[in-house]
Amino acid sequence: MVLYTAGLNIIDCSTIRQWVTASASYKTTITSPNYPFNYDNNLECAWLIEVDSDISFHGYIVKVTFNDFKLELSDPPCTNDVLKFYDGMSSLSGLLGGYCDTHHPEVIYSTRQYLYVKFHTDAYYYDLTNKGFSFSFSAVKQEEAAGICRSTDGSNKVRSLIGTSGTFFSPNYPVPYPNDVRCIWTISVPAGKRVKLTFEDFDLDKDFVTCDYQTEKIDYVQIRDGQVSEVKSLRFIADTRRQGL
Ligand SMILES: [Ca+2]
Repeated sequence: MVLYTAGLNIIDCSTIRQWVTASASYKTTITSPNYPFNYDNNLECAWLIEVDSDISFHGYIVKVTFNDFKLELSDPPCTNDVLKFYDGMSSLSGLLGGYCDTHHPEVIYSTRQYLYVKFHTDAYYYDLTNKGFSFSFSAVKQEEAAGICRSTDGSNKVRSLIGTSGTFFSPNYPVPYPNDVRCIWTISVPAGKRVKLTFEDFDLDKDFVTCDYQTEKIDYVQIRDGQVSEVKSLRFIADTRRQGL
């Protein structure tokens, strides 16, 4: 069996959104203008990515992965040059994230068939630019994003993971997670099997005084042996040690 992928580079930059299609059978790549050479100042580029209409009503969403990423580092972060992702058809849709410097999420998923992407660079002719970005997108079944937690309002967001293996991570990983996040994952494996968790990376806020999990003032991961919050706690982790269970 031979696997292959076809790609298409879309290098035009237009303030009028360019409508591009996400396919389930191949990846498409978008790069910043001039990539891998430095992009220009004073850019406004917009792309609207839509799941292929043949499958858009079959539970497909847009998935983005990064190949390369280097934008100007500014202070405060991302106030000069920024790449933003919106969960819908325009910049009026919910903002999934805005990224700069070398920091970007592992993966970005839309929640429905549209993902709007906007690249902005600041206007000053003497300002810094950089090599820019290259990211690829495709259409995937929405079940693939079942473990994605977008909570930032302090309410519990419960995600159900079912199957024999999988991966999940904190919001925005490996970009630092936002404040006020409450993510709960319930993991179900086939009958007769047990769940094994392996942490591949672990880095939480270390500014805590005591490992008191009743307080809302610390960042922590708690692992429970069952389906509800009342069941036995197996492990409580609130520091940066790598843990295996
Ligand atoms: Ca700049």
